[in-house]
Amino acid sequence: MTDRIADIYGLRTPHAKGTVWPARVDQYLDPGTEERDVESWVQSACLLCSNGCGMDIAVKDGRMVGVRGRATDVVNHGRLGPKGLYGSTRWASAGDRLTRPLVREGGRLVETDWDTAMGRIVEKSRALLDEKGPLSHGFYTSGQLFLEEYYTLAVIGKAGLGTPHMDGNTRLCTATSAAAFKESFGADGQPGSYTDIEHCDAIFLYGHNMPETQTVLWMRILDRTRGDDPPRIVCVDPRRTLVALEAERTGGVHLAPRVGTNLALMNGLTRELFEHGWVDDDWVAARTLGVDELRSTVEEWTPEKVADVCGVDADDVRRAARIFGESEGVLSTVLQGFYQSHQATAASVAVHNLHLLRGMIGRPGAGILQMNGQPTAQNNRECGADGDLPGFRNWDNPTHVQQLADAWDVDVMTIPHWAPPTHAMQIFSYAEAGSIGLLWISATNPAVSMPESARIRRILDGDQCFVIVQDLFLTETAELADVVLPAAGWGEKTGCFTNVNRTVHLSEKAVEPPGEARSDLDIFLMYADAMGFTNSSGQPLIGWRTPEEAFDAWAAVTAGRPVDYTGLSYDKLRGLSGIPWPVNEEHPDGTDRLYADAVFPTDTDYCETYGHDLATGGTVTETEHRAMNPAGRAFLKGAAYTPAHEEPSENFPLLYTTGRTVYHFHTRTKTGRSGDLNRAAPDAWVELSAADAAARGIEEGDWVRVASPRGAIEVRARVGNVMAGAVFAPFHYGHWEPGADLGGGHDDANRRLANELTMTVWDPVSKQPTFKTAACQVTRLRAGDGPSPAPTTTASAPDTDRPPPAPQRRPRATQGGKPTTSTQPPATPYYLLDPSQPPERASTSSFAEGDR
Ligand SMILES: Nc1nc2c(c(=O)[nH]1)N[C@H]1C(S)=C(S)[C@@H](COP(=O)(O)OP(=O)(O)OC[C@H]3O[C@@H](n4cnc5c(=O)[nH]c(N)nc54)[C@H](O)[C@@H]3O)O[C@H]1N2
Ligand SMILES: Nc1nc2c(c(=O)[nH]1)N[C@H]1C(S)=C(S)[C@@H](COP(=O)(O)OP(=O)(O)OC[C@H]3O[C@@H](n4cnc5c(=O)[nH]c(N)nc54)[C@H](O)[C@@H]3O)O[C@H]1N2
Ligand code: SF4
Ligand SMILES: [Mo]
Repeated sequence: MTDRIADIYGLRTPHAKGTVWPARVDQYLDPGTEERDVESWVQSACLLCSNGCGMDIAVKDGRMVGVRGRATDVVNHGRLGPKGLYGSTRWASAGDRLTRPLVREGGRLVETDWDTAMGRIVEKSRALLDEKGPLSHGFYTSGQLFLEEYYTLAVIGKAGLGTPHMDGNTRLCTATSAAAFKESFGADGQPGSYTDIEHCDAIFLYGHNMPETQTVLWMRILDRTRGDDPPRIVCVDPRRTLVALEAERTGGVHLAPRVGTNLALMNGLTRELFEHGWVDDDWVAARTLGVDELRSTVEEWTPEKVADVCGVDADDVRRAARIFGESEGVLSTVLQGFYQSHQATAASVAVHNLHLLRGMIGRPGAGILQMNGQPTAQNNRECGADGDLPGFRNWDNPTHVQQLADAWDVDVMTIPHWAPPTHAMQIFSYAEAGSIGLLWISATNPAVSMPESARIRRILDGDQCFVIVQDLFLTETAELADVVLPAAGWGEKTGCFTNVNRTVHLSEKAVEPPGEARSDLDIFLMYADAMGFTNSSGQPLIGWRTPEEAFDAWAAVTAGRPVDYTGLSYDKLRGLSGIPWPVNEEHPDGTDRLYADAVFPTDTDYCETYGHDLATGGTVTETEHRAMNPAGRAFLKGAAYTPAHEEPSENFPLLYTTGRTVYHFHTRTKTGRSGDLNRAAPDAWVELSAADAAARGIEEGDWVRVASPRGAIEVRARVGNVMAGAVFAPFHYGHWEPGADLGGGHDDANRRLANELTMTVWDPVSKQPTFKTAACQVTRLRAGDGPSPAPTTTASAPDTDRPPPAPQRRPRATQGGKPTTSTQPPATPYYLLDPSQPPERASTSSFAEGDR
């Protein structure tokens, strides 16, 4: 029995380079439930982050009562993290689930039946279509629905209504990942594989706090760094995260760039590769375009200049570059520290450039993981309920649009393709102005998660736009809607989703949804039926009724595209493990790693985009693209560093950045309803460096006011491990509170909401908003009563609780080539949770025979 709140990663199973990651099966059952009581285990995968760990759902008396990792799954080999264990099922039976539709009457939301709620939507929809046409409709969806639901919504929006105004919260999440792939390789699609962890010599994590945000993937890395011949870790993060500690432990480097200076650092690392000849010239000449321009772009970025702009040590830049330049296999992972910063696409593309310069792609250990965040973000990008066309098709290529028109049997001019699809930030501006008069929000909580939240509340609350919210709970966003639709969640419906390394899982329905809640697929179908959308032959536009039929329709439309699902079916996915796409006749069992042949989808007729100028976002035309004749070669693209939109000033002298803790998922609608997780991080805080705290007379646990030019919050201070000059706030805390309501959508109820301070600005290429750069001031309000509520097990630990660096890394020779057999638990020096609050139920781990 292990308390996996305290011991986040569980027992280590160290192993040597090139050997298989041992299995370990993690399990959690609700208090009072024994394993023998479980009536059935239903196949699924975890929906609480992009890692997509294979899991089974325990069912008893028609309720979900726990989860168990799937030992045979390629993703997790049985393991689960704290969110997966304690957060997957508890929300489902919460007393405050939405069970009936709600409509606004005389200013209040009141319960009603489905006919009335859908009737109102259809009435409004028809009126707007008659009056203003399809541009009056906007859809803002998620990275948490199922593939079948996105695809259905995409067909409704693009072929039923014909609106370009469709996007997901994926715009806030991994739009940059998709954009970076498209710019470098011609199309979206993760090149790397998780098995690269087993083969690499170094792992670079760029703006990625993996120990908190993909805990199981971090276990996989720990099992290498604690085994024989460990890889060195390089951490790029302004906080001293557990990644940074592991970098120190393994003889790697922690680079803590000043918030907002990622591209300057990347230009410096790139220059070092050129300077030291760590470039595979033949490969670069044969397989890429643009090396000369890139060399001159980075020319000026000497380590000293990088040190000056980024506030890092010049020798650390040299050391990090040397690790990249001299390792045989480097695995790079990139996430929000890059994606949500300004110049996001340019900085993320720079990671590709490093790999391409060394020809380090498409072979074991030489991997790129532009990470996803949400569990199904990938599917939204694939299916086109965001600003993409289904199947990674190019909206600017008439042949691609015609393929969709043929598949759906509609006139090609119905499908919007006269301009780029509208991105989320623009959709909200149109809703603000009222030109979008109907905004349908599904499975996302923008009142908490979008930047400059006071503005978002005004947009949702105003009369200029009719707002529909489809959710499990009455969220901060749903409170402001005109119609609220109760949805069935994970475990209550069937569907597929794809994790960050392209692995597709089937998640089967385990239990009935509560009350009148319906699956998102059924809700979208209900709307399509009521609107009477038809194809050119007069048949219903949506020819499917069940998730499986929707999946098959989707698979058919992927034929011939990089994201090829044609070899997949529900039956095939009922096997032992998830399967990575492409799956087709050529690759019947899926594809572990893309670009093994170094042929990239850049051909002008095949690519997903003709590309952009990374500095300005200016588009490359088809003619220009064709003239370059990429013919399967990858693009090396650079951009000059420019300072952030908002720099510190006299009034706002500190840099403001935001992010996550291991114990909560986003706006806490699921994790806040798990007692174990919620107690581990019950309230908001803000992290300050010891120097900045001392300069303001702030001590651990004091109440402080953090203000930016846009708003302010009042929270308790953690004197922590963020670099001097920067302030870190978790964005999880809106005004909803388990068991209590903090008082409605008014401005003073949002005193702990990190997004009160963030800016309405976005990257010119990916259009991803900048949650990680702004200026702020911090002032002390009053003493608190003890330490701040920040977790003590992670990057948010107080700086005084840091352990001394662990012993030197082992010599790089393998010790007999055998996996180490130690199962010593890792030291968990940061565990300071209150022992008078034992976990409601510990979880268990078991090991496959021979794995210990
Ligand atoms: N526990 C937990 N796990 C999650 C989620 C969750 O809510 N909770 N959400 C999931 C989702 S949707 C996502 S997108 C991922 C996000 O996963 P991550 O990107 O790993 O998480 P963040 O905390 O947003 O940001 C990562 C790091 O960026 C650093 N950072 C801040 N500013 C800068 C900067 O200017 N430069 C650099 N280099 N780094 C900077 C922060 O210090 C932080 O440690 O996590 C997924 N997993
Ligand atoms: N300041 C700051 N802001 C950020 C970020 C940051 O790092 N800093 N990160 C950004 C990122 S990366 C992300 S991904 C977003 C996340 O932001 P949100 O998407 O707003 O966060 P969630 O709380 O996951 O919201 C998902 C909603 O969907 C509901 N839901 C879950 N399953 C289902 C389902 O099956 N059907 C329906 N209809 N509803 C369902 C949940 O109850 C919940 O209300 O936040 C972004 N905002
Ligand atoms: S790592 Fe992500 S997918 Fe795996 S158990 Fe944790 S939250 Fe779930
Ligand atoms: Mo995300």
